[in-house]
Amino acid sequence: MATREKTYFVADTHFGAPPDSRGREADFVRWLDVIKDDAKTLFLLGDIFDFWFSYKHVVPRGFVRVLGKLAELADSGVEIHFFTGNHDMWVFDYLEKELGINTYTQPTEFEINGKLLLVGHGDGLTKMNKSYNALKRVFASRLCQRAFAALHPWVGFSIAKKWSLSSRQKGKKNIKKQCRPNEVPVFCEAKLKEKHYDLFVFGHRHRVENEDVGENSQFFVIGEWIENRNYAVFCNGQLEVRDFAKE
Ligand SMILES: [Mn+2]
Repeated sequence: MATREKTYFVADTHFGAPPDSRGREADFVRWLDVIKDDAKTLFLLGDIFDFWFSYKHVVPRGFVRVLGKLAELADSGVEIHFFTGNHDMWVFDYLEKELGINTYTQPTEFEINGKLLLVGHGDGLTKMNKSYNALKRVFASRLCQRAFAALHPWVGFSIAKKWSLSSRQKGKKNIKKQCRPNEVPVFCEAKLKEKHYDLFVFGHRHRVENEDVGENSQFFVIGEWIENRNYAVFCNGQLEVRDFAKE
């Protein structure tokens, strides 16, 4: 068995969303099988599920193989960190309680191999998009969550699926979104004024980006798992974004 020294990152698998979620889940499980022997740490950087709500007594159907394989990795000693994305912010403590996966809702720092990393999903990082941030605050509120929990899941999940579909269609049509100013470098530069970070790692933008910010600092946006099979690996102080479909 190889030594466990590598740190892996993956984001935006959007399990449950068309097209062919089952195929993406199968690829993801195969990927976890490949990395499980040399992975020390696995970061799931949000929007892993296209929608999730953790009810008190019932669990949403789907993703069984993914959850099973994550359980296998967690049980075998891989340290797993899950960041909620805008699609799966209602995971709450489900993964923590069931699988022992640490769950975060905000960008969080980690020291890995002597480097300081700031890691997160990557949405709502700055005050640049006020309407998005306002909507996010509503969804993060206890009141909104309690109201959703009180709906029958059949109703709740019907609403959520329609919402997710319409936001995806808007995203496809809205080319402007692609030209919208990128919050990531703005956020990184502000953070670097407080403290030095060697690397910033985010998902959310569904593309691969890598730029220098400040002195001796870089940010990475690690792509997605719908059209590509992007992931990132951190080893010997270097982060590299790869595509599992091309391996
Ligand atoms: Mn997202």
